[in-house]
Amino acid sequence: MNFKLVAASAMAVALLAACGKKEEAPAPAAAPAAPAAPAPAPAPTTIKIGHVGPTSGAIAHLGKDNENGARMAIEELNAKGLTIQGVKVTFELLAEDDAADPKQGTAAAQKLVDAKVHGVIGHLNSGTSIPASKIYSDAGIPQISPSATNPKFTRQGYATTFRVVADDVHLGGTLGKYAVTELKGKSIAVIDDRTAYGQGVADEFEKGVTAAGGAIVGREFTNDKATDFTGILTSLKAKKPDIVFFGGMDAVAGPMMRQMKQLGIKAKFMGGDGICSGELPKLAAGSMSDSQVVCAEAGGIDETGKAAMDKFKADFKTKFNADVQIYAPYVYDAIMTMVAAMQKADSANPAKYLPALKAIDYQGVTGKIAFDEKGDIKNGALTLYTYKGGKKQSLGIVR
Ligand code: ABU
Repeated sequence: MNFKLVAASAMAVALLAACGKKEEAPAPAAAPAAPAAPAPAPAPTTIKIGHVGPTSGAIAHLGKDNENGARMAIEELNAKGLTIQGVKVTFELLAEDDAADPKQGTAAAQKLVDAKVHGVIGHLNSGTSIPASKIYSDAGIPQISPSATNPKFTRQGYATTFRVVADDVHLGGTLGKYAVTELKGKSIAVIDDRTAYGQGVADEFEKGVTAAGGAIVGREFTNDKATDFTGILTSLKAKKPDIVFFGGMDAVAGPMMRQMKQLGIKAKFMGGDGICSGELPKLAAGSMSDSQVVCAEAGGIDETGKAAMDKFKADFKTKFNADVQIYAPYVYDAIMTMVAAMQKADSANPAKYLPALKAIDYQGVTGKIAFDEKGDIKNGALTLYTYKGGKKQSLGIVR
């Protein structure tokens, strides 16, 4: 066999191997010693957890709240000295800022995939979580959002997509019914910020109002960076609303409430989890009256879970000298749930711990976490809130 023929034969072997076919090799003259089986790749000693939220921009206070929830979980996990496959592991947080912007969200997701993270917690917004979910799905990396509530997030057929909060169908629908049956709203106006979350939750609110026999007297929209609402509020004022529902975040809701007061609109103000923050009274700058606001968090704990949540909030305050805004406990639980799945699978390899995550049953500070076939939390609860004296007060849990 001359050199050319040897080279061609070697190339054919390589190609057949790449295609997964067996080469029919001629019998060797003498059997070579069997090569030693390759040693299994060692389990990683550093497990990288990605976190993404808007730590810059108008809702940076919420993004930082989330990131602090992640830091708290990672520090506690590292203090426990966990082992995987008998080897002590360290958890590393890779925190990214997406500024609540879908484009920055996908860039942050790609950066985390390139960094070979073992799992991702985030993003905060539905508008960033949804496009990022395809990137994580393509890479086979589990993603748990602590706060994205748009139904589409978990309805795209991705096996890697999870959330630990109820969705906007539950949130908006419940608030719509509450507006009619409890607040006795007779003329209800709706505004949204045209984001995936804001528009979606406002649509579900409208459906809930209509199903409960209430009337929507006007619908307007703005955007998530707007600061002047005079035009849309003046238009709604003519319709004499007794309730104004806003689908959007607290950074827009606060100034909107100020301008409602300036225009003499004396309506109740409602919104979903995006406005239900500790910061809302400050953002409303004195324009909020007691019990004027009704909002809902997309999670809830009963009396038995209260002590654990109170301890979380106290520890958080000690550590960061800040009160929980909304989602920090959900981020904390999302990380703990992901790591519980890794421990159950005894592996941080996403392909190996993903089945354990799908089947997880974890008791967190926000309640019991288990997922349905779509990746939504099973039996998700809501907690309705109002504000009195500038402080959030629970009106009760809705299941
Ligand atoms: N759920 C409210 C804030 C996050 C989002 O869904 O966009």
